[in-house]
Order: sequence, then C-alpha cells, then structure tokens
Amino acid sequence: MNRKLHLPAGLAGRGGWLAGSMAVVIGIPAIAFALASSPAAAGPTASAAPVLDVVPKPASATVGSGQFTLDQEARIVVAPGSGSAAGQVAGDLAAYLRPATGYALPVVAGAAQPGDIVLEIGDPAALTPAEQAEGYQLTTTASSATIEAPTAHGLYDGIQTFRQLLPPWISSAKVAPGPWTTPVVTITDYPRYTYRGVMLDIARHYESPAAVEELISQAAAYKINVFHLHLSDDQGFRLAIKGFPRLTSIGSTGSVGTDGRAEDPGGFWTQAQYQAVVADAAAHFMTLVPEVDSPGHNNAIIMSEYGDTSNPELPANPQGIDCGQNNPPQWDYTEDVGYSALCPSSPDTWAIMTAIIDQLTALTPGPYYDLGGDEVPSSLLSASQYAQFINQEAGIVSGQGKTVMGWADIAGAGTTPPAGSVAEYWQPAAGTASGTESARQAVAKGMKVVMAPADHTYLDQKYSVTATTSVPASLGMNWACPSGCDVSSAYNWDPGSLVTGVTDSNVIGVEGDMWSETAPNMSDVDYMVFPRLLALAEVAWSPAAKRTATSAAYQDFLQRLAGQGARLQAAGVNFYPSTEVPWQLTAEGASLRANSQGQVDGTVATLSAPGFPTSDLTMCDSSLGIGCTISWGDGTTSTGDVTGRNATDTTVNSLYTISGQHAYAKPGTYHGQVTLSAGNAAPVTVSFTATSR
Ligand code: TNX
Repeated sequence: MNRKLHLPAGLAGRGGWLAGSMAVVIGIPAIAFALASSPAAAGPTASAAPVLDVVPKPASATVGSGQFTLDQEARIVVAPGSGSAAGQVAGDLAAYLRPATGYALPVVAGAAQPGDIVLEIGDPAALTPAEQAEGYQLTTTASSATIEAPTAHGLYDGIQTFRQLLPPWISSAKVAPGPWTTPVVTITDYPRYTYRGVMLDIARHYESPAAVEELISQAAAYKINVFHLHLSDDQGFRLAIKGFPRLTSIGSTGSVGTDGRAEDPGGFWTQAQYQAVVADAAAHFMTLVPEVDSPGHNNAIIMSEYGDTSNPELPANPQGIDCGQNNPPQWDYTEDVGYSALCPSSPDTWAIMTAIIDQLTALTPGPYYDLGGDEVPSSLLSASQYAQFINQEAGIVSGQGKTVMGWADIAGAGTTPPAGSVAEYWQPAAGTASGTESARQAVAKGMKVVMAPADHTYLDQKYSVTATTSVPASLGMNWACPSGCDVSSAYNWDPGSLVTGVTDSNVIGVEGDMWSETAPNMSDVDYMVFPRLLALAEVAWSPAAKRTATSAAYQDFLQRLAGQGARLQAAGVNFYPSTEVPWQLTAEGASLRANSQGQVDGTVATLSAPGFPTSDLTMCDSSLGIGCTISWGDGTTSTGDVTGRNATDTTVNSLYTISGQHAYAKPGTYHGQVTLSAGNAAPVTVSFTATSR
C-alpha cells in the first residue's frame, strides 16, 4: 500500500463548517452521518469535527440535536396552494428517493402527518427579495422535514440539499438497507450567482443525447443551472439543420484524433433529439445555451458547404465562404485551432448562419444564444472583418429575441454587442495581466460576464503534470495548467475579484468547460468533470469566502467533498480520486440469511473507499492496504474477503464488497459488525444482520 492520503493542515482545530457565516451553531449532531465515521476509531481524520457534507455549502445552516428519520410510511406532501410546479418537484424528490429506499413515497396534497416531507411554495422570512429567485429554507425536526421556497426552482435546489443530508447510499439505483436519517437542521440558502454553468463540447467528440442527459442530472445535483452545449467546431457539426443536409452528412462524420471515420465515426442529433435534451435540462431547472462557434472554429461547416453548389439556399458561390488558411479547405482532425474562418463578406456565409441561428433559437426556449467568436487569427480576418462578422451575427441573434453570448473575444475592437450581451472570460490570467483586458472591454461595453478562466474552470486540463508523469496519463490537455489544475485550482479563486475592474456588479456567474479533444467517451468526460465541477458549483453558489490553498474555507470544502465520494460512487459516476481530498471510508451493512445448516456465505458490507488502494486488491488482507475483521455477532470473528475493481488512470476504483463465510450453531437473528480500514483513513465500523432459523 503506497497510497498516502494527505490530511490538510489545521483540521483538528476547525470549529465546524459554519465558522464565519451568519449562522450560529447550536449543537453538534450526536450521530454524524449514518455510517460515515466511527467515533471510536483512532486515525488521522477521526479528530475532525462532523460536517454536514453538503456541496455547495449553504449560505447558512444551523445544526440541532437529534435526527429526522425517513421511514416507509413517509409521504411527500405538497402544501395547499403550492401549485403544479411544486408538485413536479415533489415528484422529482420521490423519484430520487424511491430506488434506494424502496419506499412508496406517495406525492400527496393536503395536511402533513409526522414523518412526512413537506414542500411548500411560500415566502420564508429569512430570504431577502434578492434571494428569492432560487432561495429556500429547509428545516428538519425529529418528526418532520419541510422545504419552503418562493419558487419551484428554489424548492428544486432545496431537494438537492435534502438528498445530501441523507446517507450517501441514497444515490444507489438499487435498494439499500438504510436507515435513512438526516441531522436536525435549519438551512437558509440562496445562490451568489444566477448563472452556474457547465459546458460540454460534443463537436470534438460526439456524445449521444442520453449521455448528455446523464451529465445534466449529475450536475443538477450540485445546483448547476446552465448547460452550455458546444455543438460545432472544426472537427464536427452535430445538429441537423433544415435546408443544409450536408452540414451533417459531411460535417458530422469526423472527430478529433481518429482521422474521423473508422474508430470514432462522429454523429449528430436530430432536431427532435435536441428538443428532448432541452426539455430534459428544463426538467432539471437548467437553461440550455446552444453554441455554434463562428467565425472561427468552423472547418466542419466550411467542409460541408464549400462544394454545396446546387443548394438553392445558397445565393452566391459557396466557395466564397472560406476565409480559412486552406482554399480549398481540408479536414484537420488534430487538436489544432485557428486555421478556419467564415468570410463575413460572403452572402452564402449569412445564408448558412441565418438558417442555423433561426432554427436553433426556435428550438431553444432559454434566453441565450452563444455565437462563439473565439480565437480568430488576424491573419485570417482583420480586426474590422471580425467585428463586422460579430456585429452582423449579433443582429440576427437579437432579431430572434435572444441574448447574445460569446467568448470574451467578442468584446474586442469595433464590436457593438447589444445591451445585456454576455461575454465569457476564458483567459488563464488574473489582475491586470495580458489577456484580462478582454473582460474589462466587455464591462466597458456594458456586457455581463461569465467567469471561466481556463486555469480554474477548464475541466479538460490535466489534474497534475510533473517532469515525468501526467494525470490522467491518457487524456487531458495542460496549456492553461502547465503543472496541472487539481481541485485546489478549481476552488481557490474568486470570480468577483479575479480580474481588476470586473466585479460582482458585472459578473453573472461561473462555468466549468469540458472540451473534448482528448475525451472520446462519457466515462472520460466524467473523470475530468468530477470532482472539479463540485468546487466550481460551490464557488458559483456559496457566499464569497477567502478561498486559498491554506484557507479554512478550502479545508472545510475538502472535508465535505470527501463525503461526496461515496455519493458519486453509489450513483455510478466516474471521477478522479484526487490526492488533494481526504477521502473517507464509508460502508453500509447487508442482511444475510443462513441456509438450513446455519451457514451464511455472502456480502456483509459494501465499502466506498475512493482512491484506496492503488495496488492489486483481491483479498481482505492488511498487507494489501485494506484490513477487515468480521464479528459475526455470536462471539466469533474472522477476516473477510474484499472484491472490487482497482483504479485505472481514467477510472475511479469500484465500490468494494466485503464477504465472508460463517456457520451459526444456534438459530437466531445475529447483529454482526465489520470493521474496515485502509491507509491512514479513519477506520469504519458497520453493522449487518444475519438470520439463522
Ligand atoms: C481553448 S478558450 C478553446 C477550445 C479548446 C480548449 C482546449 C476557447 C474559447 N477555446 O477551442 O477546445 O481551449 O482546452
């Protein structure tokens, strides 16, 4: 066992997760998180105070004593007058809780009974008017759980918090034993920013609607409310556009790195599929922002339409659209950028772009259309040609009633973005350093800013790079992060003060951007997105805090992030078990039945141990890093077997199963225990039952 967990300095003295916030801690829960820690256990993490492992951290939370127990008879009650949208959120909550609990959890209207979960559209006094759009108040007592919010979106945010108050196994797709308790809390919560986004590039590598919907549901659990879909780039165009069949018959057939065809044939979505994803995002209270990047990053469009000479939609000569480096154009399936450009002077350029924008805006109910606008070298388009392009395209977008969004390049010289347009700042630069002027130019033009500085938010950047290793070895880039960007880089920055002259009066939010040149499948995407997106979700949602590598806020976040490991594992989400995170051991016990001879043989517990161990693991053997002792409840002990899949350089290790064999001499119901240890994490003890008749 050579994996060393890094315990952040200063944890022992940490005064609880509320330090510095407006709330008052009136008690520490007698039982922390179900089985997440063993108070008796000695170990480096045992001295840390219990935390509510909620991410993003609520604006304020007060922990009382005792716990709420969700039991089999519980109902989800929609308070009178709350309306159908609240009913839908209640249905969402039921759907989240049913698989793991196995309970019926009927959604009902009317009066609550003890043990119910109540959702109510109301006006919690603790929320100021500015906090109401997504604010909520969540209160649990020994006999009730209530979420009250002024809007259905606020209720939805509240149910995400409620899920995280339950043990991590609540995110399992199959029934788990429980018990399903939460601490007694009063949480008043609302977001810092209205725009909390994640972007996925399905142009460099195609992803199916179903895969994208998985990411939507995973991101929604962390209160991400914008899904930015990068639909087109040099290597692929991914949406069917009426009147331009070649955009997909030619434009969608390639991907980065595979020379397009054999290994990775590309793909595209029909308009119906796109609409279904938009609707799915909306059901997760997420706004979908479509992007067709232009005038650069569009070799796929040029390759498709350059020879489209018999298309009646193209009034001039389609060869006139190509202002790129190559004429005639040619496919380039490398990761190169900056070689393609559409010509602003070609009427055919505008026939194509108008069709795309008209159709895409009609399919998209959200307020934004992202026209891209990044990385067009002046060798291809002069500054004035570029500005002419952006201005003309912005006019088409606003003519369709949409807010113009683009990379902050669109705030450059000569552009006149309509009032309220949004610039996404991507440069890995802070203060007044070169590159930051794009954000200030945006502010000077009255634009709003989404902060996506590449060295904090680009989810395609490698986690770590040294002279001899890079993590992950087989995917990721590192242009913005020469030595890697791990959880610390994602967490330790402040969107409202990163760039001089750009403050919270300009910034509307934060976005994590998953570029896919190196990530050909969703498992790889998840490995890069998680857990960093959770850090960005907190930066975007939670109140401003001093976030530095040595700050209390960061140490507190790491503890809560560690608690998310079991949730992600139980939900089957791949992630990088970052060595910056003090991952915990979290176990749940099973129920076993003996055969007619009193023999049991099977699983006694399931263990989440992200990042443990790095060596081969087949047996429950302390020399391999995991130790386990099973007490069978009849005074005897034995050593269990551990099975599971090891980590690879792009997958987290699996959940582990602990099993054993035992013969009971007498019939009865036995309460056994298994104690698990790994590395320097706090050991965990979990109970199981075995019945012998
Ligand atoms: C930069 S910054 C890009 C993308 C790449 C990404 C790779 C910006 C708006 N564009 O085209 O995919 O870097 O990290």
